[in-house]
Amino acid sequence: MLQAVLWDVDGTLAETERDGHLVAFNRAFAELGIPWRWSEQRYAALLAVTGGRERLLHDMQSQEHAPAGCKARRELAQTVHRLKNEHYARIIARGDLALRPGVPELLADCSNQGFPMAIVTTTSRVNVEALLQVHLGKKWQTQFEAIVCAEEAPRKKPDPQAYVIALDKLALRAGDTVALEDAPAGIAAAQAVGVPVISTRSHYFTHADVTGVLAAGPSLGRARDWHPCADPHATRIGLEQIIRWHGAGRAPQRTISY
Ligand code: XBP
Repeated sequence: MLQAVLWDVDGTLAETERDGHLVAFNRAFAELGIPWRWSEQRYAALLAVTGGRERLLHDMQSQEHAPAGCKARRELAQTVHRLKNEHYARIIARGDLALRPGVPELLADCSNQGFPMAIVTTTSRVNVEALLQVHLGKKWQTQFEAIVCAEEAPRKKPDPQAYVIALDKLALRAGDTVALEDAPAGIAAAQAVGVPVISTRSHYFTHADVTGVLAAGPSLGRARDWHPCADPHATRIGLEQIIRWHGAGRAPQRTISY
């Protein structure tokens, strides 16, 4: 029986990659006088690497003017990443990064019904804090039974570490939870430990492989175009629909221990 909803952050709660991190990375490059700019297309490819610092280090392998040594590259990645996070927080504080349609309503469904929720992300805690404080208020943390970020789970998705820690904190079996994820890395992380997934496709992952998910659709904000179909009378994907899909899904065949 479903006992908790586990939320991914980037791409699931908001279009943070396109409207937040990408913009902030480019502002950080400009501020530091670094001649690199990431296009949307380049960033789409870079999203195969999870983690802001990891993404930067990966990109440096093919960047002209990247420092030669490993240590210098790590230091530069650290500097850019810190500045990127500052720009990211400013974008959110200015109100330029809304939650995705249907997200506030589903969060409210769960809160109003006392239905446990958790944040399961491998993004940095400051970025989660910046986003949720603006949208849910200063006491946002009280809405979640568990919050797992990159600091607790340094092995980034698709490594399942963040899910392992969240299940442990919640003291729940994987099959009694559901993950809301948008990207293949997040879906793989959840599925690796037997957590069923509902995929809300985001900008960069509209056509991504979502094999094995309970349901996939374009947005929690509308009930059309979901597979399997949502309640035809519904206008959005609410907690009842999530419970229905979870109940109809086959119990996970395996639970892997990490
Ligand atoms: C999302 C990520 C992150 C963000 C950037 O992880 O891959 O790397 O793009 O965040 P998740 P940081 O799907 O677990 O939310 O700069 O804080 O790494």
